[in-house]
Amino acid sequence: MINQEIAKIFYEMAEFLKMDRVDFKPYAYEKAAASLEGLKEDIKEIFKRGGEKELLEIPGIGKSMAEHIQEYLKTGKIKEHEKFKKRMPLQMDELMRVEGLGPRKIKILYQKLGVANIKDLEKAAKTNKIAPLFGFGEKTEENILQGIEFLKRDKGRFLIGDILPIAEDVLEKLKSLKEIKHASIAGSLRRRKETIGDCDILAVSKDSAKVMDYFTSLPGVEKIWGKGETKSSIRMRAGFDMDLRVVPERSYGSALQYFTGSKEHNIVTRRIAIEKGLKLSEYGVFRGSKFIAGKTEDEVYKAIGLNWMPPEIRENEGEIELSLKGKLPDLIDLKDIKGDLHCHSSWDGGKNSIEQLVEKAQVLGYEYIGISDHTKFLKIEHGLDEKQLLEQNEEIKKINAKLNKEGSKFRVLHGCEANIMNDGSIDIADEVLEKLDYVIAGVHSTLKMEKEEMTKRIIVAMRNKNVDIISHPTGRLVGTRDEYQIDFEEILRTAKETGTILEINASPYRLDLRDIYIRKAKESGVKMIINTDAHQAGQMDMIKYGIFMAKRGWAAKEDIINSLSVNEIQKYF
Ligand code: DGT
Ligand code: CA
Ligand code: CA
Repeated sequence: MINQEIAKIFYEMAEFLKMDRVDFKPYAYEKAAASLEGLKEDIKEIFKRGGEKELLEIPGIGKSMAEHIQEYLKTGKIKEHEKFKKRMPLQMDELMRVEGLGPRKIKILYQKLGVANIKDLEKAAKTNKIAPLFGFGEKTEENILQGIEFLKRDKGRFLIGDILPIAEDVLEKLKSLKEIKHASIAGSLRRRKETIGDCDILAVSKDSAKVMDYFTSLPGVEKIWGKGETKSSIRMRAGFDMDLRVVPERSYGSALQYFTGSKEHNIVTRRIAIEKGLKLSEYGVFRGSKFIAGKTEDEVYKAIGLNWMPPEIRENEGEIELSLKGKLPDLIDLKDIKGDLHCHSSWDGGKNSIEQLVEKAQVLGYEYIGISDHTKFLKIEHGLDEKQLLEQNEEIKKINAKLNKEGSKFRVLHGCEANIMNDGSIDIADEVLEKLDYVIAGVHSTLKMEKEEMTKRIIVAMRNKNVDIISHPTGRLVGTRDEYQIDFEEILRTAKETGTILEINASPYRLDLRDIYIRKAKESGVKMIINTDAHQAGQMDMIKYGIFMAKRGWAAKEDIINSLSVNEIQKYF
């Protein structure tokens, strides 16, 4: 989608401006980019309908941003951005993905060593050219190499949060064609994996030629790898590939089953078919040459003696055995979520006021929201101190009183996201923590610690009787930063013992806890909560990515604490 393309340029502009130590302006670009990403409608359509006037009504879009957008719509470029790129022809998004590198360091590396991409960076680090630079040092050089290693392992994969909106947009466009009878996303994207290699789409159509013409000429197509009757492949400008397969109607279910995967799941389903004297393929279920099922996934699974399974759990991790026994778990669903307890307000520099966040929570159909701003140790995040937390508490009381007076049952809970210091203590005094409805604690500093020390640090925090939730418990960033060294089994034991809730952070950049840890937590009887960690109201929509991860970890409603009503959850705290 064009919105994403412009957002990407705006983010890059922000980095270029930060390189030049320009104040404020970078944040205007970031704000505009975030706003574009959150838009449901194509910016081109908005402009077509209402011109510049309507662009200006989009939050975060001022006069100069609106001009940039128009320029891009007209020319496919933004001159100011081109100028920056000419002055510093480097692979910004690539370099920015290396953990620990920011725009200022990237600028120095380019100016002093001519580093323009990851390959240059690796060479410079391996030949020890980086350590002697002012402000770098050996530790930084080592971290850069580690960051590069990490990226290599995940090479060519994309975050689900970057791919899904584009894929869903394409799917909707396909579905609107009268030539298309059915269409669905398949592959890892349908299984809601955190990273996606390529996007697979299936469709049923009587006029495949027309569908393929349409698909290969979609806006956003950069390259056509191949175009045929039954399959076409394209590269999107966003950098990833998309395959479209047109399949016969009677095989739609079996093709969907096959192309959803995973490969490991398919190997077992095919074997089960063989054991029953059947053959399962993307074309259907056959006895000899006789076609016996294939139109829907449900009938395909039934034909081989299995029950339909949610795509999220099709990883051959025990789901097939349970399906055979008819004992598949009931998974958590978006509709079960009654509130989001990790939201940052303008008090700590978030984009929206508490009232705006409340409004968004109401739009999402929640019964409650929890405000959990950063606390004082995190100076760059404008963390609140004790006095400010108490002031905020008064403000939230007033908002609740107002809601009550208006006859609304909606409630605002007051929490905070406090910092777990190196020794496990919390950066806010206990007598203030006690006054809040709940306390989230998270590790935000000194991420590189010995395993034993880090485990102890988190355990000490969990034993603090005021701490209810541990945010992003493993500290990983999808595709860019490893989790910190912890003994997860021991964390689980302490969580169970103290009743501490572990967060499933729904941000597509974090998705922390991840699926395998969610499964372990569930099996240990540890409660979890799905939160968005939103720093602006629009990000509260990201809750769905947390749900996907929770499903992949087999979590049921009873495992997820924010499926409780406001009274129940307060009782739990
Ligand atoms: P990705 O794209 O790397 O994120 O992962 P997938 O799962 O989307 O994999 P992809 O795109 O290579 O293939 C889509 C599905 O097609 C895959 O999930 C299962 C099925 N498939 C592909 N290759 C094989 C295979 O060699 N054997 C079996 N049984 N299934 C396969
Ligand atoms: Ca795929
Ligand atoms: Ca594929």
